[in-house]
Formats: sequence, C-alpha cells, structure tokens
Amino acid sequence: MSDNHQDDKPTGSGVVPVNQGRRRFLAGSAMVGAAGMAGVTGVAGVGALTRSQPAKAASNGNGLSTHVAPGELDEYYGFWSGGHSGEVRVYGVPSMREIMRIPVFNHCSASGWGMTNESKRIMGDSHRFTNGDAHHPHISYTDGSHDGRYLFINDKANTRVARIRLDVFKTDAMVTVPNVQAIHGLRLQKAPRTGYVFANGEYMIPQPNDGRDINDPSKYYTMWNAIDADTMEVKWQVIVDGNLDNMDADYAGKYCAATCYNSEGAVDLAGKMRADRDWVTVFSIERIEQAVADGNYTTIGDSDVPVVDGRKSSDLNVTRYVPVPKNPHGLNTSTDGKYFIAAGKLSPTVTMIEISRLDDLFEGNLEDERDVVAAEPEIGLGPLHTTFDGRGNAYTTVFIDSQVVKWNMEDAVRNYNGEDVEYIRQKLDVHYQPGHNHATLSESKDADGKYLFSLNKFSKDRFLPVGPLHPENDQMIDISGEEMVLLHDTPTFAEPHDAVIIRRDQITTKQIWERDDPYFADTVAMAREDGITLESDNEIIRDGNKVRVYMTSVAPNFGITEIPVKVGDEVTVTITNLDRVEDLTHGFCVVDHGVTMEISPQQTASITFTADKPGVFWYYCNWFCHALHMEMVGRLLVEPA
Ligand code: RUQ
Ligand code: CUA
Ligand code: CA
Repeated sequence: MSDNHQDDKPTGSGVVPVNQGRRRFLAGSAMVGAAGMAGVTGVAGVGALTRSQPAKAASNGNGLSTHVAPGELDEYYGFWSGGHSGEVRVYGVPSMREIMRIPVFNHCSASGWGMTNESKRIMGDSHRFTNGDAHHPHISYTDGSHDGRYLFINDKANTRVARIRLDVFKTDAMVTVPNVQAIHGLRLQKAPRTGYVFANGEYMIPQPNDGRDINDPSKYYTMWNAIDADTMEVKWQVIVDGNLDNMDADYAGKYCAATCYNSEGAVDLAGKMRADRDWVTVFSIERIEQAVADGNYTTIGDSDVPVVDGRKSSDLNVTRYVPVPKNPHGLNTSTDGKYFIAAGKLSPTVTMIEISRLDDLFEGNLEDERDVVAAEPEIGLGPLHTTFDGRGNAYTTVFIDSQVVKWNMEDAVRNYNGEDVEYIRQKLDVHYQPGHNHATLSESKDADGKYLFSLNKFSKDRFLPVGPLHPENDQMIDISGEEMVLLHDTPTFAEPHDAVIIRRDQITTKQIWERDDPYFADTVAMAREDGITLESDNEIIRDGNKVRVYMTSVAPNFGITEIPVKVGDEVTVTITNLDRVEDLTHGFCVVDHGVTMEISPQQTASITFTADKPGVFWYYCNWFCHALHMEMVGRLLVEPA
C-alpha cells in the first residue's frame, strides 16, 4: 500500500481522503456535484488552476523506459483517435514516435483521402463532410484476444462508424447509422470473434426525424446499434430509455453495458442533472437476436433495419436498467471478464457490475436491479474511465482531482461487503484533467500491465507556449511495478479521446499492394470495361465530355505527360504505380485544381475533376521518389471551348 502521493497533496485542492466513511462520501458527492457544475459552466475544475506536485523522477521507477534507440523498433503499436481532427494516429510505444496518420472522417491533403474515387466510394454520400469526431478506436478480436485484422472507430460529428484494415493501414469501410444522432460509445464483440460492432447513438431525437415532434422532447429517443463487422451493414437497433454515452462488451459475447447520463430525457443542462441516479443499460445480445428472429421489431422511416423495443415499458425483455450514481461516463470491462465498471463522473465512485449475475437479472431471479452491483468503491473527484493491468488492479482517471487512481478490484469488493480492507493502492498526479486512460493490451484478456497512458485534456504549462489553443497531454506511466511512475509527456493535437495499444507481433502488414486488392478492385473493373490493362496501358479515352486517362508510373516517369482536354470536360485520371520497391510511393497533383492523391507501390488510384479553365496546368509527383522526382511531371492542356 503506497498512497504517499496523496499525503503531500496541498490542502484545499479538493482531494477526498482515501477510504472515507459514509458521511464523507455524502459530503464528497455534494462537492463533486458543485465542481461538476463549475466544470461544465466553464471553469476547468480546481486541478487546472493550481500546479500539481512534481511527478516522481523516472529514474526511481520500475525500469521501463521510453528510449528506443535509432534503428530499433517499438514493442507496441498504439492507435490514438484524432478526436475532432477526424483521423487515427499511429504511435510506436514506448518511444511515442508518430509513425503514421490514417485519414478516416477527415479529408487528407497528402493521400487525397476524401478526393480520390476509391475513398469516395468507401465514404459514400458522407464524403461531402470534411469533418469528423473520432473518439473510440478498437481492434477486432478472436476469443478475447486482438487478432489484428481491423480497427473500428466512431464518428460522433456525423453519426458514422468506420473500419480500418490493419494490413494496409487504410480505412476500407464506412457506414452512416440511420435514425440516430452522434455515435459516441463504440465497442466490439470480443468472443467468439468480432461479428458485431456495437455503437451508441448519444442524442435523443424524434423518430423519424422529419420535422415532427420538434417541440415535444418527451417523444424523443435514441437507439443502441449493432453493425455486422464483416459487411459493415447495420443489423439491428434497440430503442432505449434515456441516452447512451459509453459502453463495453463482455468476454463471452453475451452482454453489453452502456452508461446513460440523461435518464431524465432532458434537453437542458439542469434537467440532465436533476435525478440523483441515472443508470447503466445492460443489453442481452441473445435476446435481441431472438426478438429479431421472431419478427418482434418495427422499422423507422425509409430504413429497413429491424428496430427492437428495449424500453422499460417493453415486454421483450432485451434490456435491464441498473441504477447508478448520477451522470456516469466511462464503462469498461475488466480484463478478467468479471465486471462492467461504470465511472461516476458526478459521484466519486465507480460501480462494479458483476457480469456473472446478469443471467439471474434477466431471468427475474433478483429482487432488485442493484443486486448485480458487486461494489461501488470511492475513487476520487470526477471518475471518467478505467483501465487494467491484468493483475487485479484497476486504474481510474479522476478529472477534477487530475489524478490516476490505482485500486484493487477484489479488495474493493471485500470492502463493500464490510471487511476492513483498503483498496486504493496509489494516486498519481497527472497534468491535467485526464479523460480516458489506457494500458497496454488492456481491452483484451492479454493485458500485460506495462505502460499506461493518461489522456489529459489540458496541458497548460507542460509544453512551449503556442498561443491560446493548447495541445492535449498524453502522459505515459510505468505500471509494471508496485508504484506508478510517470515516464513521458506527449503533446497531441485536438483531440485524442481514447487509444488502443497492442503488441507489434499482433499485426501483419503488407509491404506493397497486391494487384488484386479489393481496395481498388472497382477501379480495376471500370478500366477493364474500357478495354484497359492497368499494368501496361497508357491511354486516353474520350467519351462525350468525359475523358478517362489511364497511365502507369515508374520512377521518375508518368506514362502520359500530355493530357489534352477541353474546358468543361470531366477528367478521370487513373494511375497504376508499377514500382515494386518497398517505400517507393508516387503522388499525382494537378496545380491549381485541388487534385491530389497517393499511389503506393503496385497501387491503382484514381481521381475525377472538372477542367474548368483554359490553359496549361502542370501536374507533378508530390511524393519524393527519385533523384529526378522534381522532373516527374506532365501537362494538362485545356483548350478553350
Ligand atoms: S468519452 S473523456 Cu468520447 Cu470516451 Cu470519455
Ligand atoms: Cu514519383 Cu516523386
Ligand atoms: Ca442525469
């Protein structure tokens, strides 16, 4: 037991002492309520305004280090959501060298994501949006272990879910979920394999949302959604009472649980805090599947997705609502598969729901929904998210206290059952205001308890100043020993919400594209209709005012260096990079046209634009590929009409 960090905490910092009694708990609740109010009305909470204690020096630590020598490879891949930047960022862990950015919901000036025909096909209609808000990245599973095939991520801004292929690190599928607004919590089925992607629609809206009931919030509702991970089609939706914030799935493929902070169904801030308790909504996947199979569903508007009624008033028995202290936020499944852990946010507690009691809950064998609660330990002010070390300890971020709190799960249960045992192991200051945290492999049964990241919302004074907008600060902590030790500060741009970290051997990547890759198969098929063999032909086909240009590229040459067109022509340029050399990517950029794309070795990429002004427009390769890269150019010759 080492809670030395909290002993030297300055007084008046709002810290609730460890192992407080019942009375202190109630006082703490009131305080958190007040601090929570302050937080949402513009003050960042006490911790942001006073400098925390300096972290313990890394040299006193457990021996882990961020140092990865030049030329050496990192031990883990870390995938960071890019928040409202809309992308995913890939880091090597522990060096925190940024290795790659994967455009997902954003548009990318380098790769042409959002501009190329291949990316537009994947994005569908939603490619007209240039923004996204990516919060929760999760990697596919087989039997509770990451299988490294796919990463899935939500878009809160435009209600989408995307899939990234981890053999090429490219987004390969995207779906807009119908009849809900703002996909927030997102998790994957963990066993026997990731067949479903589960997604929370956060905001309650009229159904269908076609202008009816705008002024009658009592008619609004939202839904919990299941997407087929293989086809990326929405399989079914479940109507719930209240809203849906974060969620997680169990390790058996049977249950999921989601936090609801707006059981009140309010549309104003005060209303959302009115009830003393909100709830965790528990979903029975089997029972939902059965309801769909039995035809016990409706549809909404012109969507044909089965909609199952999971409200309290429904007799379908597909959901349960477990009351928890007001306005909960994070929901994390412990890696031993035993507990759903809901973080209290406006309560200093987290609620441990014992998954093995859920069968009884659904079968009606329990007197009260609260009978599934195994413990409700007091953690600190503003608990938001929890992660795990695989050794029985949980680590919860507390936003208002600006700390990561290490606590022991079984000791918390014993304490709840009346035994006089301490469950808090350590409180470590972080800088500042943590949201999510994530430890290596901590959302799989292989959690290895080595590195933990605290994804802090405020960096304040930790980096060189850059004006009013600050970066976030993702702090790396060594959790391999008894004590947590702060190792590294990583500035990140707006705004990672969550991360997932897996061993490097769990991912197998391709070095160059294969010619029959489905990523550009549609483009290959369209070329074939024009009688084109992409691997050899350099040809321009005119079809009315549509001009299709097919060319190859071999460093430092484009297969075609003059493209004659007329003003108003719609031009499609399809390029196949014949280079087979690893790392030899070409680009295609038409000056003054907003046209750009990446063509990696053996890839085919295409882009369509209108030649809307007469003149000579050079196009060039914008990926440095050869000593004569500057000379790798051609001319678009646009004749006046
Ligand atoms: S949420 S800071 Cu979008 Cu995961 Cu909790
Ligand atoms: Cu091809 Cu630069
Ligand atoms: Ca509430």
